[in-house]
Amino acid sequence: IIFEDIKLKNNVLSSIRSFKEKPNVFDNFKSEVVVESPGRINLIGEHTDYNEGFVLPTAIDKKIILKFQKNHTENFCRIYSETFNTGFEFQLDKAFEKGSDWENYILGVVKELQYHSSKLEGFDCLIESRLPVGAGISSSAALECGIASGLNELFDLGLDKLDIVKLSQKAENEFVGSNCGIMDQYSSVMSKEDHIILLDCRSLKSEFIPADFKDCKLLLLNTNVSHNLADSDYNSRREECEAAVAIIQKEMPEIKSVRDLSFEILNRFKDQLTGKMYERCLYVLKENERVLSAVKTLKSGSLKSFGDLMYSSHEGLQHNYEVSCPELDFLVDYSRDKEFIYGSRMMGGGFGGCTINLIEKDKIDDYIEEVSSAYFNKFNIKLDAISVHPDEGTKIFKK
Ligand code: GAF
Repeated sequence: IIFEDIKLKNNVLSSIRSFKEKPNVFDNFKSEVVVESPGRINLIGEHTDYNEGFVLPTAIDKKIILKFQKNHTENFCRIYSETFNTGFEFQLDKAFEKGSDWENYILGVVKELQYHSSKLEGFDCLIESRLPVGAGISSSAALECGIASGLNELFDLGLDKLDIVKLSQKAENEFVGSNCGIMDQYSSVMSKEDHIILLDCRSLKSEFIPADFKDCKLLLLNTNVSHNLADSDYNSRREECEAAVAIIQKEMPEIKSVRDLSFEILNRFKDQLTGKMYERCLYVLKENERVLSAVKTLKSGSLKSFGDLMYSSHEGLQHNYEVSCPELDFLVDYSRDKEFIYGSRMMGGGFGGCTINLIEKDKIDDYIEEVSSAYFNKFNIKLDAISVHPDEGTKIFKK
């Protein structure tokens, strides 16, 4: 009876124990598997992924490095982050309670892996992040996909790349509670060096577009702000789009997502849509068109036209989709009269994070100095500049 009691208790107790000090085991680490898991940028096509539309992302040369070793226990797992100087341990056979923060991206993925396979056993994992957190370059997807890829390799779980993508997205939706689309995980895993992915988020068909920016580079400017409720505001945008589709579907059952609407159909239903549903859908329809036009401009080398589309995208995100914030708007506005900046817009979910800018290479240093000081004068916040390059998706090394 006593034994049963203990078992029962363990099932309801939190399975996570956090620690600050790096356990000795990490000093003699064997690194059986090493994963380089990149962050992503998105050139254009924001908030279109969960509406089954088009996006234009790629992985970048900024990554999280994850090292894995088996610890030859059945259930004991230990994670340490060299970046946050903190770690946690948990048992595979106990119920996972949510951690407080970054732990959830890991726990959510481990839980999903357990649904897929019974081959998972105890492991240790050492993480070093070279990706700024909260900058909107998806350190969360990099962490999820990095954990999934590493454990898949370490325990030979038999998952393919698309399984990793989908399982990581599911972990974020269901365990972390952010109703994100598939863009971040897809680009972190599937990207090809020097290319951008045109991804159809409904069929998951993709095309790799050569990333030839001629005399220009992509520069991210990180506002270093992350406004409250970003997750719940993000989720509510998605809900508004889905609610609009549900209303239209009553008369047109063939409409499965905003992707299926035309401007004509949207206008026909305008009076039935409540709140901001019409504006949200209008933005998504226009943004899908912009992604397809952007691909044409990139293929033909018309970088100025590509830049104009970036500005239009920002305006839609600012006024129709309402996911921008004063800091992002300031940075985009600041670039407008600089003829050496072809385009600028907020990137990612919004409410903070960074802008992506297409800028002539030889003007970058001076511009960073100028815009950083203007930004500091206005908001009293330090601006961070990150120059990025389209890179390969997840890389896995096995010893
Ligand atoms: C976040 C989400 F995770 C993506 O799925 C996407 O919706 C993006 O915001 C907005 O385009 O990064």
